[in-house]
Amino acid sequence: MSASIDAAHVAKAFEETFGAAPQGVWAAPGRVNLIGEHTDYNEGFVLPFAIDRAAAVAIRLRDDNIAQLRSSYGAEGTVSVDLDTLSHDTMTGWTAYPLGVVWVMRQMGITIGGFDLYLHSTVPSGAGLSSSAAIECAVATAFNELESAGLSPNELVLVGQRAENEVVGAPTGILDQSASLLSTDGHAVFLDCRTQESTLVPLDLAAAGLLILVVDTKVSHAHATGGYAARRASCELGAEVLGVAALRDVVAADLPEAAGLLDDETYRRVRHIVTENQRVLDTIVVLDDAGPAAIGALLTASHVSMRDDFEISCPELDLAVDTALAHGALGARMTGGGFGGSAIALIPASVKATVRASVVQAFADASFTAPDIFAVSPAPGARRVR
Ligand code: GAF
Repeated sequence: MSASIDAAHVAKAFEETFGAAPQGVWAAPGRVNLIGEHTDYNEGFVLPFAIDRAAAVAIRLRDDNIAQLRSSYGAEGTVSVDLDTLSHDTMTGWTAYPLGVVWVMRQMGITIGGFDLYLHSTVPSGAGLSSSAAIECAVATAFNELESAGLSPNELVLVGQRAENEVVGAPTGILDQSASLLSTDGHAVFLDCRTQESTLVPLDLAAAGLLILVVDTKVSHAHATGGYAARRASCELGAEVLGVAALRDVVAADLPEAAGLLDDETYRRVRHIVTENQRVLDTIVVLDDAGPAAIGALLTASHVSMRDDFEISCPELDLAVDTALAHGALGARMTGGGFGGSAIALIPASVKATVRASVVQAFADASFTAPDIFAVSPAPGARRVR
């Protein structure tokens, strides 16, 4: 499967499925987060960029109230839903992402009637690269245009987040949808998650002779269950005990006092968020002063904090990070929500083959599933592609 979206191919698949050409094709990318993990729902800072893997939806509006949906990977064929009966029971499986967005937009008073929709995605699912946000953002961008809804990119971010929170049931923040909607080619997005103010930060890895390698560990994760919600609850408890609106309001100088007020586990969760916010801010400064080759230590410190304080790494992610570092990576860290998914390694382009071979060998030696390893660079955000 090619990583880039072939809009003509998606339009053809739509036509073969529904018997007429779509009105358009819209694509939205997955992302890696360069740094700033679990800081988004603590109203802190993140620095993601879009990757050249995307979800694309071809859509044609219908005259009735029926939504017909098909994907290139769903085993269930074409799914048909009466929009007047849309409920949590009828938004299941992969259709929860597109229908969740439609449900939220209708709740906002935007008129969306029946439609045919064909989805194709090149973002691997469960890999921590925002496959779900990519679908949500492609669908939100499409209906924003088709229904002339006039929502701003930041409003579309919140549509996607509500679909994820209220329909899919994952208590996630705004990182993934912001990366998918706000990115432009060659830049990372520095986002203040309290104000939704964002700045595009140039990230020309090639000019610095660098690459970012993604190591998809193939350890699948889901944020609707388990550890993600528990981490969020710990952060909320920490903020409550410390008497702040969000952990964004705690800085390093407050940590000694916080240690005396919090139980050990909550303290370590809080310390991750506080130090991670500072690392994002430091990364911005270092990128500006010295360029991407100089941010490696910050990336690795972020991984150590997630491994030891936030405890969201896993043996496969740690092995990917340690092996990349031992073979020439300047920095490496897990990216995304954790408990599986992907790591990223910032490497000189000259050691790409060595790092790749070493990670593959280390996984084989540990009897782990073979990882998928590929290079990424900052790509454009959500847009109409046909
Ligand atoms: C997942 C979530 F969807 C994001 O909101 C963010 O919290 C991330 O995990 C961790 O930084 O991707």
